[in-house]
Amino acid sequence: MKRLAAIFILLGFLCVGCAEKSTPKEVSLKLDPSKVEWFKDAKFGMFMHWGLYSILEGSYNGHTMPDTTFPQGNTWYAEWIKPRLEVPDDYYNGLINEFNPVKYDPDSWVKEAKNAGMKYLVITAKHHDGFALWDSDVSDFDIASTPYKKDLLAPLVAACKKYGLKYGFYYSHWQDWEDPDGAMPYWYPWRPDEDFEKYWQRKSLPQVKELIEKFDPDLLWFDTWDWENHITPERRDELIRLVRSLSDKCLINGRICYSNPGDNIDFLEMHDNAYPKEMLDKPWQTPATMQNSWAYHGKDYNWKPANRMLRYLVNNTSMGGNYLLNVGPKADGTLPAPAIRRLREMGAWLDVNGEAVFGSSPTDYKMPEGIYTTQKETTDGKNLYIFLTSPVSSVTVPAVLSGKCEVLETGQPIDMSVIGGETVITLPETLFKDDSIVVLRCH
Ligand code: FHN
Repeated sequence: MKRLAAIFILLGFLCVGCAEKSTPKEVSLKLDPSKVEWFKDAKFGMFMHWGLYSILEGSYNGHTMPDTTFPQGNTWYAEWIKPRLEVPDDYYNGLINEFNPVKYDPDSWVKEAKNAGMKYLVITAKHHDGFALWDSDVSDFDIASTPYKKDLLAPLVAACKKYGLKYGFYYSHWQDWEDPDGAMPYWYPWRPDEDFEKYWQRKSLPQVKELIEKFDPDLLWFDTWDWENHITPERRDELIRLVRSLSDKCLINGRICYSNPGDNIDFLEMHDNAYPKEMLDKPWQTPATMQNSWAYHGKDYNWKPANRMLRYLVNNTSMGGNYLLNVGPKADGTLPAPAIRRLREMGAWLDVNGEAVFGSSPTDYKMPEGIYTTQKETTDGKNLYIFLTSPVSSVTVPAVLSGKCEVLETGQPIDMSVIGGETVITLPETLFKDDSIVVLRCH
């Protein structure tokens, strides 16, 4: 009897031990690959840089970026104005008392994105300056402390859901110029790792948790770009583990750890405005500016033509990548008129040519410079799409196409003939009367 009791007691102890061990749920760092499919099909998204820096529009105290009279002033990036034009902390952080975007209308933003053909939207929930666009429980350097007071993210999320766009947040997990322990630009004294750890545990991880719990994003856009930064593989994995433990759908970009993204991120992030010339082995995207700056810069007149941006989109699509095109809203909440015009021009082109872009996949045909291809199965069968970005009299496809070929926009029939194992497509001059990209659909 005593022996039986002893066995029960022992089993009891073992059980307690087991329960304790199994309490912390083991989380897989890898997301189910099927959750990345929407991203691969999406091709085109809107990036938005918006925050306190938007008030300054790239100028401070009579100086406008880029300004080489400052040692670090040679950049157009208006969201960098604080360290670049040496704006004092008190002045910059005091902008919190001025940020009042009374004309903010997220419905109209998302409608513009949707009409442009964009399938997802990513906004700076917190950029390097440390300011949060939502009412954060973790920091008072947030929208709730501005005259506007109201959370900016929830209505944007609601608008994205209404118009069927996926949505994500840019979160500066490494640089934070307001937090006493956050990372600073490279020309400042290096933040000791034990100090950075305090910021990491006190603000960075808890705010990411908040973003997921409050808004359930489809993706998180983290940002490191220097080889040297505080995001070690251990911190990278700690952050990935946190995201995975809270969401089974949220995608994570490669810039979570620029020097070593590892195998558990969901897509690669190219350098700013960088367009690869070859296929990559993971889904990817290019973050791109419409002006030189990301944040709205009132004196940056370098607006890219819509047609050039469509070429970037087509280049990326033909290589299995996405194009995340940025718009920097003004501080009052309105979108700059030049951005709206370009979005509408791109949307008009995609309206008639989007079949060749959305949901398409790359081919392995090597084509001459300026000619791109994609393919897609439709009710007509398997289509090959050929994008002509400048006038040419013929195109040779290294395959036998036995069906018909036509201009996607107009249905104009186009001659093709099979010679040997190739197909030669002959193009009339009249096709290139304006400088927009001509798309052929052939099979
Ligand atoms: O420093 C940032 C910059 O302000 C902007 O957010 C871009 C977007 O890709 N990322 C960093 C630089 O690459």
